[in-house]
Amino acid sequence: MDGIDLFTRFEGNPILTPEDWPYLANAVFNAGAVEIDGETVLLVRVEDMRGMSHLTVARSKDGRTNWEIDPEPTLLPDVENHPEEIWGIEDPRIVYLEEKGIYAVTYASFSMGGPLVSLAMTEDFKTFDRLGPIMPPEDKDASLFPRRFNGLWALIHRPMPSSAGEGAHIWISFSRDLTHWGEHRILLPARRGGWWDANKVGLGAQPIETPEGWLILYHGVRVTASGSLYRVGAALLDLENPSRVLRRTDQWIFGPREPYERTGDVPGVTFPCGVIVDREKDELRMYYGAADSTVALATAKFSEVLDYVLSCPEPR
Ligand code: M1P
Repeated sequence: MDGIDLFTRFEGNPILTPEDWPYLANAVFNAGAVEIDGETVLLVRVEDMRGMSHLTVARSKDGRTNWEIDPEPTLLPDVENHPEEIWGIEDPRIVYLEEKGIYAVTYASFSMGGPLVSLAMTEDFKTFDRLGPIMPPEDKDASLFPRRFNGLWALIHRPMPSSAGEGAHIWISFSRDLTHWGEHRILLPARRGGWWDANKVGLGAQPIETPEGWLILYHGVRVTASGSLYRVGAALLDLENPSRVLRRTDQWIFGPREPYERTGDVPGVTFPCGVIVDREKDELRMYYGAADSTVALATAKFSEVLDYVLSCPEPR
């Protein structure tokens, strides 16, 4: 078993591979996810044969099969106007900003100074309006929340300090205008020692609003003698004050087990960037990058995930 038995892998995994791609790609992984008019839209990180990434849309009616992939890259780095995108754009997370009637995509731009957090807006996943960098390097694994808190937008992200030997933690920051950010504080620290999330943590998918609080999935990294293991944990944040962590799972709830998760460009990686919740079916669909090579899907009963997280202790 790969942790608490909440998730079931889709039998057709991996759902997207480089072989499915309409053009040459080395790897397709770490996809943001959103549902639009009943259709699942994935914004997939595609690594080209130079090692640099861009983002391409794949759509499916059932979120599982018959993916229609844009014939060409959907969002390429725009180095002329955004030099920070010089070495590619990676790992998108998507939220719908109700107030603005627009989708916000946060992604990592691989700049000459290291990865940083960029923000773009789109209405249709065809054209994108770039707002540029919102967090300096090194910083990644970011998502906005879909609404404001006391007039402030909130961003979860993961700076990587030079003292990362001490652990790289998940932070939260706030802004009035989505451009200038402050009130930075640690939200979820990496645990130390033998913990599965001892060395590094980062946000997984976009936050999910529930009556009990914001459910977040995050990846926890443990460095081993033969590389890093990327597993998935969960936490619950206060509904009106998301800086407050109500619950955090002690155990990981998902991790590498299947051959396509254990073999690939980076073995031992399960890396969710997007979730879709079907509240009618009580289904949580988690889209994750497997071994930095393909996109895979695991589903869970949404209420069971929430009940499990609620049964976990308040963080110490
Ligand atoms: O190779 C695993 C992951 O490593 C990085 O994630 P993080 O810095 O959060 O540990 C990213 O490059 C990610 O894309 C990759 O899947």
